Amino acid sequence: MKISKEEAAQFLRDHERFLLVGHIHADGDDIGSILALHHALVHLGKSADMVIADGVPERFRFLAGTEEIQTSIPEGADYDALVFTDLSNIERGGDFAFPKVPSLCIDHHISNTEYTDYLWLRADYAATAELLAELFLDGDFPLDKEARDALYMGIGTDSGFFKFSNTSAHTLLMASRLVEGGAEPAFISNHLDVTTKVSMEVYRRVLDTLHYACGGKIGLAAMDETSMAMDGENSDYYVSIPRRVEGVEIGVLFKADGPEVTRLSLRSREYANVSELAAEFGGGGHVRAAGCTIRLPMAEAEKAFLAAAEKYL
Ligand SMILES: [Mn+2]
Repeated sequence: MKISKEEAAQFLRDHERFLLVGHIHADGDDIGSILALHHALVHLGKSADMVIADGVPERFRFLAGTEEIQTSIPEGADYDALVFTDLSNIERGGDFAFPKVPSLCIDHHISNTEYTDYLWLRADYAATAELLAELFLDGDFPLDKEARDALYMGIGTDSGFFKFSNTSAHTLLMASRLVEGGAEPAFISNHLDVTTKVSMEVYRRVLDTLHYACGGKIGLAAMDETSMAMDGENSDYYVSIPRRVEGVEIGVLFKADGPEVTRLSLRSREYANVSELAAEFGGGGHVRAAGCTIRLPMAEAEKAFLAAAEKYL
């Protein structure tokens, strides 16, 4: 059932022992959202365990609280509420038997499958952290510097630090109010901007694969199994390579998930609906950023993708 911000706030106030669930291949928005929710609930005297099935990518571990995020649901714990942040479908939460307690999802994916008892969805917001910032700030929830930094990172990463088309006046307003209360943009950016030597090497490897289709309107690049082993957890970073080339409307990054399965990250610039394109392969996401999995080796996955993609141009 879809609910309002006020009802979502009431859900958080009405329960005491939370399990907070983020998604696999966690991004900055998911990490920022789950951390901020954890900080806010703990400040209200509640307990809030956090779980992300495949853990926290190294680049986000500078944030306070990430060390408390677990990769499995603690055994014997007694929860009275379940909250999913930034998850469009429950499969993204991992292969868990979730406790049978009232559940809330806070999300901004238009493809959300409404798998929880309650859903507060704003598909017009750039980030789940943008929803949470509004909920906390308007609802007078306690918001310390750590929570504000976490939310600022979530909004920043999902909006390309206020460059993507999902950046609205509201996105900027939420960022502004977070900074007004203590979030530190330079602290976040300085940590996220640092590139490892391994990442530079993978960048070179991905650049080597860059090629074009459909008269240059589709830019394609790939991370083979070696690249994925080197820096697969930061694959989001490399999808910007095909997308940023002049004339490219759809940028796609093919990621080897073993020899037989290929995962795709899709981005578009002005008009192509990559959420619908991803849905053709059972995936989803946003109009300008989406993903899917094709159960084929990479070369065949590319053919299948191109056959479907052309009509979106
Ligand atoms: Mn998000």
